[in-house]
Amino acid sequence: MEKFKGIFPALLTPFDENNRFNEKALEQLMEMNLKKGVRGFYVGGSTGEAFLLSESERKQLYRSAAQIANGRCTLIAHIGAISTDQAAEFGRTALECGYDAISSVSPFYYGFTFPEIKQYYFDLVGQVELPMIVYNIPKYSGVTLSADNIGEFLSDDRFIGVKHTSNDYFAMEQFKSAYPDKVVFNGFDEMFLAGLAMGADGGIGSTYNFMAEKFVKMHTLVKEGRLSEAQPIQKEVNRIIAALIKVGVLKAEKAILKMMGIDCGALRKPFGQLSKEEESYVYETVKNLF
Ligand code: NGF
Repeated sequence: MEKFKGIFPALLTPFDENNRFNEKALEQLMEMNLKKGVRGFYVGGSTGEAFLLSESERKQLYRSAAQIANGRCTLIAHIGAISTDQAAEFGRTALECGYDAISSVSPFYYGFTFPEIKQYYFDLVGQVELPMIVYNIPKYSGVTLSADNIGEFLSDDRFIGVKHTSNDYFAMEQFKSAYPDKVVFNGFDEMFLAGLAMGADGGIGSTYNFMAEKFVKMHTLVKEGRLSEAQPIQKEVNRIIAALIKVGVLKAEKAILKMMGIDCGALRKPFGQLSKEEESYVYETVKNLF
């Protein structure tokens, strides 16, 4: 499980000026983060605009990230879709590309029952021979997986962990204590230290794209029992995240990377873009990172 413990940027998907997938920028983004000591990448998640990509674009993204990584780090493919068959198809691509694990949000929109959601995940692990990391993100999926629900997955060997983008840290402590050998990823970057305190083994986050070094440092300090030294870093990170939340997190992240020399283009519509004023506000907030 060691290869899953640490810092995993939830990769942004870069686009070029014609709104096409930009492999070169993806390479720049991954190389910059590898130099900062990340353990691996979460490819094609919420941050990667998974649900705004066509099927062929998503497959290309999995392939490109695997080629760029070239065995240097751990790769997790987010394969989530509303349809089981489509998610399984993405899972087969991840397997062909040599990914270390697959992950999925719960199927959403139709208000599926928990037995239906459970069947979705078990169908996927039945069809794709890769370990599964369940992705609990109630804010976006509208589905809240309780500690008991999560236990129904973690009791099966094919489920190796959970990515918990939820501020229910009581639940996190409960499923981590019940399954200490499974891997738990903290999802909210602004609560990273809280997650580590409640048992997370690391994190998957969007703001890691441009400030992974801060999370690598906090993770190391906490492992060494130096929590009080990590707290000022979390405060600094939260000052930045508070500004991002005001203007739109993903828009701001792409703008910051452009300021850092990695042009990831715009978000896919219907996302809009930052105004000039918002861009200046973001620049003033993060300029000491450059
Ligand atoms: O975007 C959200 C939803 N959460 C992300 C992250 O959990 C998403 C988080 O980093 C992710 O990992 C993925 O792309 O699949 C936030 O952007 C960050 O904490 C700022 O709020 O809330």
